[in-house]
Amino acid sequence: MAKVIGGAALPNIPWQDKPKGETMPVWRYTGNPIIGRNGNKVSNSVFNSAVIPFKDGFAGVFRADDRTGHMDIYAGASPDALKWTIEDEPIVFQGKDQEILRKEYRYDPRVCFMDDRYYITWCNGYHGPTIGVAYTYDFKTFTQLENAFLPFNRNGVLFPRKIGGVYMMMSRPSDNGHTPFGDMYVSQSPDMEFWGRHRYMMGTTHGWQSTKIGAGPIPIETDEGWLMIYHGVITTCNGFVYRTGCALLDIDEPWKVLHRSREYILGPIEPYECVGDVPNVAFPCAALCDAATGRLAMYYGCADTVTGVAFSTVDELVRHAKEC
Ligand code: BMA
Repeated sequence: MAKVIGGAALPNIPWQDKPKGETMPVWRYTGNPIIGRNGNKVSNSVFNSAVIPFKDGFAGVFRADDRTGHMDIYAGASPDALKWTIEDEPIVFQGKDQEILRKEYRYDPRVCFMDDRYYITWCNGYHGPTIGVAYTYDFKTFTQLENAFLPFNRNGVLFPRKIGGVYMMMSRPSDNGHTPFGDMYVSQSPDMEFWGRHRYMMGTTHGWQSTKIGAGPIPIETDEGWLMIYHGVITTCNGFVYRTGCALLDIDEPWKVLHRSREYILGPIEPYECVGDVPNVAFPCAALCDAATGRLAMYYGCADTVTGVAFSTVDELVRHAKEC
């Protein structure tokens, strides 16, 4: 049995047992989607969002595209991680530099608890997409830091502790459009402001992960390596299809890939994943983990329209990364 290292027990994690006869390593919550198009008063769609345990319940940062077509991120709260209340106003950041606070667009947030605070990374418009970084203690007041990288970049995902004395973040350099390529890198920072020592981590391969790949949830530390869930994209005659896989990374040098799934673990199959504003997208941005049992609840955007939850266990995904 693969073991979670360093994580906390989360007895109130949403959970349903694996259905009898299920052959996939990941199974969907039967109440999906948990958040519909109308997640708040202004939304056209709520998807690609991040949740995390907070106090007695859960907090989240949600991507909502509003009905003007603007992409932004909104704070939310939930007692059970299934029924969410999402603010009607986007997050307002405070910070030192007006140049950085100036807003173009924001999407695809990730939330990572580290040290004493909750860090948020997202795809931040700054003359093209790059990685925005901020922190909060309470999901009410948010402080924005410098963008981590130059444009163009997406899918900036932090590791949940310093490694070798520095912060580490995965990212996927891209272009200003619907990027038809993309490999993953790991960058290092002593202070969450200056990022360097960029290392190539992994690239596209075959089939479902042949066009581009990008990190999803915050990686989970296990005794077999960092368990990293990522999305992979194939270009078909009808456009991109987004599926999900998993990999195991070296604990001390996480750009070294120990194992990587050849078969996807989750893909657009259900109607709400196949039909929506962007058909055929299953895009995970967060995973709750109960360190005591290894249970996982993954949060993923469905067809760029609604939000779903899917379950697995750390042991099952470690095995999949190694064997499938
Ligand atoms: C990517 C991002 C994601 C989105 C996906 C599919 O480039 O914009 O937010 O889910 O495309 O449209």
